[in-house]
Amino acid sequence: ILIMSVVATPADLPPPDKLPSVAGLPDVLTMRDGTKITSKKDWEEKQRPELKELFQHYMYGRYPHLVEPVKVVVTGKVLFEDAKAFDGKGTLREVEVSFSEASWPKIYLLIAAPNGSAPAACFVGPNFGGNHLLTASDKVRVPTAWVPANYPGVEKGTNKATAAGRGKQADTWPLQQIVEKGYAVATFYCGDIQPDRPNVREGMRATLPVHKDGGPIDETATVMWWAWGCHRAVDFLVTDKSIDAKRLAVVGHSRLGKTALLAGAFDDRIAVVIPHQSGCGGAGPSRSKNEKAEPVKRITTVFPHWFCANFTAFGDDTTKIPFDQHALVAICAPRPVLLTNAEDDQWANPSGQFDVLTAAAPAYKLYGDTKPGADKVPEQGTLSADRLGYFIRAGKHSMTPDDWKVFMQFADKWLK
Ligand code: GTR
Repeated sequence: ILIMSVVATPADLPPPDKLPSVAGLPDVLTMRDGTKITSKKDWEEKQRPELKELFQHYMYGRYPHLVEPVKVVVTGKVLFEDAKAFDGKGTLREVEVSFSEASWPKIYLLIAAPNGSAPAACFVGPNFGGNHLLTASDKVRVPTAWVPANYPGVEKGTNKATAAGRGKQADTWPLQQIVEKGYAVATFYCGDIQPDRPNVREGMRATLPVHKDGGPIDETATVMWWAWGCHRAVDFLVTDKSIDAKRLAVVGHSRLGKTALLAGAFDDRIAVVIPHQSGCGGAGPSRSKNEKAEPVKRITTVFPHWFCANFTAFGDDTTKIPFDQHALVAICAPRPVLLTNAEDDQWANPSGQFDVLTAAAPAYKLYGDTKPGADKVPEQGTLSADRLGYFIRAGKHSMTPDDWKVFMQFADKWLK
């Protein structure tokens, strides 16, 4: 693959405080200079690239390694393969994905695929604490990178994962359930790409030049690194014979749901996008009307590394953000996007996410879908499987086997 520059940082992007205020979600078909987009062609050639540029500059930081084109060769090495996993119904493998750029960390992809001749549709996404948490199999690698202290089996005081965590979060990515439905699933520990902590030059961040006075205001931030990691996982998956390269769905929960949406928006090889309870910085609007939802000010204070420095500057006035999160959904058009939520998880802003879907619809209509999403929030527990899909269940912030049933119901419609 050649990772190369599509658009350089335009010199004319003003600092956050010099941008005009826009009260509601900005019209997704109006460009910065006021041009109205009315065709698919202009959307793809003008507004979509402009929005991608704005999201990089003001929110997630630059898509990695765009400035200096880098030719990257991705190599997959199978670490183990169990062809009789899941009661003989599937194959479980772990693949070490490495890059020709020797300084880059490796990704360890845990892949579960149904046994059979046809290449399967595949869910792909990052996980929070390591592949070993998702299965009791003792062949799965325990991460050696920094892991958050509060995950099962993490050694006290050292942030080191241990084998004691094996299988302890198997419910979050229920491999067997997915394989039994005929889908493949591939996941990796997000921290192998970029550990989830600020102020340390480790993971992929260590590959950027060091600046004495902090990095550039749009330096690649953690959510962007994770999304980039999803893309590198996709680089491998599209070469894997057990997987159908045309039927990939990206999934992630919460901060990794923010990641899933960004990954889907920035990579057209991903056919379906499922950000689960992604909230602020994901599918939740920055201009929020929901008082219980996480505000930009809070997220950029508590997690300063997730977004670039420019985004922090909008904390006191989100009306100056020259886009909102519906534009990130719109970039995915015409590909199906499913926003899934839980009633007790108001922090992730379920109602605001529905507004985001509605505001993204004009981009989908350019592709001929006259009714891309539901008119009103569907009943609790009922999937709206439209191209702009939505689901809300009872309960709290978590990713469960029942959520996966919904992801697969959506995939049955769009990937079968
Ligand atoms: C919370 C954060 C949310 C969400 C969540 C998670 O603390 O405020 O934006 O990302 O973490 O990732 O579980």
